[in-house]
Amino acid sequence: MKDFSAPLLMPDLLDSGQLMGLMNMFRSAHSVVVTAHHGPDGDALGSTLALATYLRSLGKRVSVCLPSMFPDFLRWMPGCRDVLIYRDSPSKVRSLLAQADLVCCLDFCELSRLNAMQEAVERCRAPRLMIDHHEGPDEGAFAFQISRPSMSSTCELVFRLLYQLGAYEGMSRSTAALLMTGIMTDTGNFAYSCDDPVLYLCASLLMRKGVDKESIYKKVYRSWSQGKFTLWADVLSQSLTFHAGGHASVFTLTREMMKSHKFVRGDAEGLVSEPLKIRGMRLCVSLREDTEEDVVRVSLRSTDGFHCREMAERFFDGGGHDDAAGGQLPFPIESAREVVLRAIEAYALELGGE
Ligand SMILES: [Mn+2]
Repeated sequence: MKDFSAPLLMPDLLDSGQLMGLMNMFRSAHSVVVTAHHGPDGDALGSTLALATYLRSLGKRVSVCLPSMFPDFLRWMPGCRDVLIYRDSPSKVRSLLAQADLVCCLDFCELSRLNAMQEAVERCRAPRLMIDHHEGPDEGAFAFQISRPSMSSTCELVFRLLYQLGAYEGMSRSTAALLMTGIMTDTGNFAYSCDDPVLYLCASLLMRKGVDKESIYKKVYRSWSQGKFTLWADVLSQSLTFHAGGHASVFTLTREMMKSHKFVRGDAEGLVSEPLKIRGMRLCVSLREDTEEDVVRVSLRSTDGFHCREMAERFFDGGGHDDAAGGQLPFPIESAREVVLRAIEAYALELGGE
C-alpha cells in the first residue's frame, strides 16, 4: 500500500548527475532538430512542439522535423504549421540535420520508427537525445536517454522535465495545451495508462495555465468528417470477424474502402480498439493497406493480461507496448489476413484462458 498521508509533491524526473548531463547537452547545442516517430500522433506532435518552444526560449535555433504528416484533427495545435515533413521536403530536412548539433528524439526509442527518415538521422553526426515512454529502448542509438516506460505519455515526461528545469512558471497556455493534448490522446482521455497520482498533479498544473480541456476534446474527438463516420460503420458491420471464442477480433481496411469513404490521414485512428468495448474481448487486430507502399499495416490492441507486443514481434516484424503494438506484412491483404488468423490460432489458449 502506498503512503498517501504526505502531500503530493512533484518528484524529480532526473537525478542530479543526469540533470547536469542534460543541461550540458542543451548548453553546448546551437542548432537543434526535434523529431518523433513516423505517423505522428497527439503525443508525438505535442511533445516535440512543447520541447521546441522551450529550447527556443533558451535561444536555440530549433526545427521540428517529422518523418510523415500528422492527422488533420491535430492541425490546430500551436506551432504545427512550422513543422517540416521529411516526406514532403527531404532535402530541406537533410540540410537541417547536417547543420544540427543536437537531435532530440521524442516518443520513440528505436531509429527504425523514423521509417524513411531513419537514414538521414543516422547519417547526421549530432548526438541524439531520446525522451520516450516505450519499452525496450535501443541503448546504442542514443548518446543520452530518458526512458520512462511507466509513464502515460511523452508529454507527461516532457512536462516533468520542464518542471524540473524550472520552466513551469514561464510556460504559456499554448504549451500547456500541447502537453495536455498528448496526455489526453495517449491515455484515451484519462482512461488507461494513467494510474499514477503524479499524472494528475501534472494535469492540475497544466490546467492552472488556463488550458481549455473541453475544447481540446472537441477538436480531437468531435471533428469527424461524414466519411470517417461511415468508414467506421462500414468496417464494423462488414469486415469485422470474431475468433478465439470471441476473445479476439480482426478487420481489414482496403484502399478501395478508404477511397469510397474519402479517407484522409487519421480517419482510422482508434478504430482498432473499438471492439474492446465488447465483453470478454482481449485482442483486437486491424489490417490496413498502406496508401503509399505495398505493405499491410498491422495494429494490435489488447487488455486483461494478454500482451499483444509479443505477437507483433513474433509474427508481424513489429513491436510497441504490451497492450498496443504494431507491425507490417509484405503481402496482399488477403494473405496478410491469413497470417493474422494463424497468429491468433497460435495464441488461442492464452486468449481463451482465464
Ligand atoms: Mn506516446
